[in-house]
Amino acid sequence: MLLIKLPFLNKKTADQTNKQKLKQDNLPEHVAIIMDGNGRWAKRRGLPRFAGHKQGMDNVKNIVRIANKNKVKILTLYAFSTENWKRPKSEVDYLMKLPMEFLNTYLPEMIKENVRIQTIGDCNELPIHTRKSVQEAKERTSSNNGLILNIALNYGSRYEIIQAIKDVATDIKSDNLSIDEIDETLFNDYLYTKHLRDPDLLIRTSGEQRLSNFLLWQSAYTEFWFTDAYWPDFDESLFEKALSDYQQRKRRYGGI
Ligand code: V07
Repeated sequence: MLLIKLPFLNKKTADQTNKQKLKQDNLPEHVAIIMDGNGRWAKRRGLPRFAGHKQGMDNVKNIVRIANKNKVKILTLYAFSTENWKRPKSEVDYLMKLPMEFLNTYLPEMIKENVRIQTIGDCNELPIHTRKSVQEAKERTSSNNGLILNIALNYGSRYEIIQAIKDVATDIKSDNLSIDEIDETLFNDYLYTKHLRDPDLLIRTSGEQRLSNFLLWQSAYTEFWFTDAYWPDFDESLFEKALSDYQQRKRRYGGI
């Protein structure tokens, strides 16, 4: 029999793919995102890096709305890593203005959408204006019970683990804990993420395929999804593609 491939007959157009409604089963409850490629997005357009960061900040709002629409319960975003302090001072200064800028612009909307803002990372190292506006946003949304928008600010996974070890050691030394009690569940309680389930899905934009010191302990069984799209271009159709790809995967957690 002669088989002729007619790809246009069974391939969905981009439009059909985008508009297809996601099935409601097997959606990830906790999605974590490494929002990479803001600088490259700007460079492509002949714009300064800060313009990419600003565009990336505006995209955070879009992605929160789409996560909420798809009943994601926790959205963890890697906004600033412990390594990002090594960038030029002018860029660090600009990045540190973004939490305040984001909250000045979007906090009323976040409140209206029942979003609860939380953070992971060491906030004590942040400039006072950044810390204050984030603290205020956390307080003003603390009784919301919709999506948890969990921002990783001055976050590094190895630092988090070392701090946890120090706290465990302190508790042992002060006789509040015995070595026999240490197990994975107990260790979890010493991490920034103690109140959160592990991420089900981790997305990284902009073509890099590494964890870069993000949620090392917590992503032991997480599904990874990568795209070449720069963060400012990561839109509803790409996000929903990530969600529907996740729905197809079989998670085994080391079993069969
Ligand atoms: C930052 C924009 C997104 C791309 C990645 C780097 C730059 C939103 C926030 C933010 C922070 C606190 C908060 C709500 C939103 C943010 C930083 C950088 C440091 F409560 N975007 N964004 N913070 N970028």
